[in-house]
Amino acid sequence: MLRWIAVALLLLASSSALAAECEVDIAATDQMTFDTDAIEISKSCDTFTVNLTHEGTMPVSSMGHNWVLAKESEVNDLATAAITAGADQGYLPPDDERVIAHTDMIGGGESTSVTFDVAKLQEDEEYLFFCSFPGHSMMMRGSVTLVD
Ligand SMILES: [Cu+2]
Repeated sequence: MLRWIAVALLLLASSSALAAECEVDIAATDQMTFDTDAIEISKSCDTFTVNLTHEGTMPVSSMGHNWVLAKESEVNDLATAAITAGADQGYLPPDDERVIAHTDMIGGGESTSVTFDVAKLQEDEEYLFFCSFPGHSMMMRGSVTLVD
């Protein structure tokens, strides 16, 4: 009996390790929204992938969306720097160390992905994701949390 319990626990443990989702699908809309405001990343993931789909129809020039990961304390400054960077840079300052990961800026009907090393995240730090298109970062943002 005890042996069976041990086997069952082992199976449970291994299946939950396998079940750790190391990617997330996120949709963005013409209404300037993401369909999630919280992303949890398992520490068991070596890398994490974000698949962003713009489900609207508006062009990138007027309703562009991207997915940018940064420390919460740096998001507002980064959003301002993104506007300064302008459309030619995809509304992100190039090679900015505050940007931990980011997708391309996309328009309606388009999709993009980014994969980054989970080791870049620290347990005692607060992170946000946001869209760096001008005027979007206050509406389009959410938390990124490391979980066991
Ligand atoms: Cu946006």
